[in-house]
This record gives sequence, C-alpha cells and structure tokens, in this order.
Amino acid sequence: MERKKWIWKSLAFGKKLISLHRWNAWTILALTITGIVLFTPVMRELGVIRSVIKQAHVIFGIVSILLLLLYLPLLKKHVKQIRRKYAQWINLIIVLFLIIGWSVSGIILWQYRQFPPSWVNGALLWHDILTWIGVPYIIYHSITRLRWVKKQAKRTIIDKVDNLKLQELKNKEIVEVRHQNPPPISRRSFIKISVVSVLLLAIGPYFYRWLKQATDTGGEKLAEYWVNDRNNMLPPPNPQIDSQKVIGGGAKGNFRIYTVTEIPQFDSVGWTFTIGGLVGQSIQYNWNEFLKLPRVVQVSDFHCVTGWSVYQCTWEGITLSDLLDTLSIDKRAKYVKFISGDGVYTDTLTLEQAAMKDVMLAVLLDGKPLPQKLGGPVRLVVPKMYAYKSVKWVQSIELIENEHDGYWEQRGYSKDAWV
Ligand SMILES: Nc1nc2c(c(=O)[nH]1)N[C@H]1C(S)=C(S)[C@@H](COP(=O)(O)O)O[C@H]1N2
Ligand SMILES: [Mo]
Repeated sequence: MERKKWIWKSLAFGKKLISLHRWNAWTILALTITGIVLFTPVMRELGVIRSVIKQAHVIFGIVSILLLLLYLPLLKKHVKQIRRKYAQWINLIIVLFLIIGWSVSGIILWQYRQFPPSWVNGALLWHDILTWIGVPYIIYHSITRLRWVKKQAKRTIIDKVDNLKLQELKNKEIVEVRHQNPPPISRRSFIKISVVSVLLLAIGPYFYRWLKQATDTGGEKLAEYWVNDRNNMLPPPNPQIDSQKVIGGGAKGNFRIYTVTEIPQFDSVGWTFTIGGLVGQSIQYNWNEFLKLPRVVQVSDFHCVTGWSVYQCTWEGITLSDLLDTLSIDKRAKYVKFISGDGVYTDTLTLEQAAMKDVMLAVLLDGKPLPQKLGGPVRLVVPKMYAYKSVKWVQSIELIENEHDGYWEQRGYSKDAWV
C-alpha cells in the first residue's frame, strides 16, 4: 500500500473535491437527522438519549466546519472550473450560504453563555430558517443527481438522436441537437417538477405552522392556549391584575411547549400541594386553600437554553420565600427540591437562591389562569435562571440536605443555570 495516497495534500484537486463532497453529504445527513430529533417536541421524552443526540449534533457540526475549512483553499480553482456552468454556480452559492449560516448560528447556540439572549434568539431563528430552506433543497439536489434520474433524463436525448440517426454523437453535441428541437417538456424537467411538488406538499404545512409561530412576536399562539385550554381547575378568585390591563403589556413571543411525559391533567378536587422534608411539620394545601395564599405580580423575561425567549411575561403567584418563611426549617436543610405532578420532572434551588424575591409559584400569566400546557395550575418561575429551573405542574416541595440534580441536569444541562 502506498501510504502517500492517504495524505490529503498529495491528493489531486479533483479527488479532493469528490472526497469533500462525499464527506459533506454524509455529515449533512447526520446533522439533519439529529437536528430533526432535537427540534421535535415529543422527542424530549427520549431523556438521556436526547442529550447524546445533542452532543452528536454539535460534533457533526464541528466536522462540517472542518470540511468547510478544507474546502476554502480549493474555492478559487473550483470557481474557475465551473465558471460557465450556471447550475453548478448557483448550487455552490446556495450550499456555501447554508453551511456558513448554519455554522455561525450553530456556534452561537452551542456557546449560548457567551452571547446575550437576543443574539441566541436570532441564531435559533436563522438556524431554523436555514433548515427549512436547506434540507428540502439538499433533498432535491440529491434526488435529481441520482444515477437513475440522470439516466432517465439522458434517455430522452438519446431517443431523439436515434430518430435523427446520429447515434455516435458525443454528449456535448447531443445537447446542441436538443436545443435545435426542444420538446415541450423534457423528462428531466418533469422529474424535477415532480420532486419539487412532492417536497412542497410534504413540508409546506409544517413550515407554515412553524413560520406563524416564529414570526408571531405578539403571542397569538399563546392566546390560542387559553381558548383551547383543558385545565379543569377552578379559576383563582380576585386576580390582582385583569387580563385587560396587563402590566407588562402582555407576553411578547411564544412558548415552545416542553414536557418529558404526556401533559398531565388535574382537577380542582383531587389536586394537592405539599411541603415536606426537613421541616418541623409538613403541610398540605388543597386547591381552595392554595388560592387563599397572598399573591404578588411581577413582569419578567423567560429564557430557554435552546435559544428561544418570551419577553415581558406578567406572572401572578405566591412568592416562594413567603411560603418558606411560614415554616420551621430544619438547620440541616440546604436545598429546596421541586417535584412536578407529571411524576418525573424535578429541579432544585439552594435555600439562598430560593430566597430571591422574584422566585414565584405562578398561578396566572397575563391576568389569566396558567394554561395546562404552560404548567397550569401551578408552575415555578425563576426569572434569573434558564427556564429548565421553572418546573411545570409543581405539586410538592421538599427541603433536603444533599444536592439533587434536576431532570435535565442529570442529562447534561449545567448546574449553573444563571442567565
Ligand atoms: N414538568 C416539566 N417542567 C419543565 C419542563 C418539562 O419538560 N417538564 N421543561 C423545562 C424547560 S427546559 C423549559 S424551557 C420550560 C418550558 O416551558 P413551557 O413548556 O411553558 O414553554 O419548562 C421547564 N419546566
Ligand atoms: Mo429549556
């Protein structure tokens, strides 16, 4: 074996291009598959597998950037080579635009802590837009270049040449013959149009739904949650703000509904809220008792680590520290653990963090009962931390001595959740 052949530098220009193209194709396929899994809300139920997929997505992304770096020195010569081939030109520009856009936004999403939330929001929007455009484009690009499709397209041309008894013509000349006598629609165009139509029909409705949500900064989608809410809880009496006069002006943006189980449903009758663990005497409230606890109102922003935010949420609820102050907490207690009524999701705060005045058990959002999808009847809100701390459907709190990693912290999220 000649060892030399394996060294990148010694490869001929054409071989380098072919090899880069193949590597790039596989990498993008891997990024697409892992990306779609990460994007799809129900896939959050995958738990730890999802974190592995997320890491894989980042690694494939880095590979893709390395391939781009290997390609850049070849760019000048490649551009010269395809100067007159318009289809290839356009393809090159689109693919470079996609890869550079995905890389830049991907790095921001990956290193979200180095950037302000508004940048990360923008990066997520671009990452998604490029995917909606790029993945269908690449599917189209791959299908129209399949050997079978090429053969079908060429067949039309050869049939024609047969008729003209010019069997020995070479490719270039065949093209000229076709130009002299163009058919109404070539087999090649027919295949292309079919591929485009199928892609548009298959992806269109999902794209439309996503676009509506992503571009709706006024919370239209949020308004729908209230209309279709299946929360069976009696509404809280005497809200401090009514929905007509929301202090913050109303939430800006949309929540992506996250859950790691089926969305749980509760009823005023059976619902309870328990505080236990290292306290003198544990307490339990039923829904009516819980609603009698004094509530406050705050306006705060809500940031998910994956890059989306909802600004100016007007939350009304019970200040956690007020509730904790009514208890005699054992000296050994160091953490407050929040347990979701979904039976799976948990997270913790230190006692010190739990004493922050804006940490709240929210019952209303923008003057209306918290919809079931957003964690209603009661969710934790920790404005200064990423939203994985904001446990939905909280039903019990435990004071504990030893550190406990929350659901996503066990699956790779940082224990430091400060925004
Ligand atoms: N019970 C429960 N709480 C949860 C989650 C969850 O999956 N289950 N997801 C967390 C994460 S990662 C985020 S970003 C927010 C999302 O809130 P939303 O579903 O109201 O948009 O809820 C947090 N609290
Ligand atoms: Mo999140």
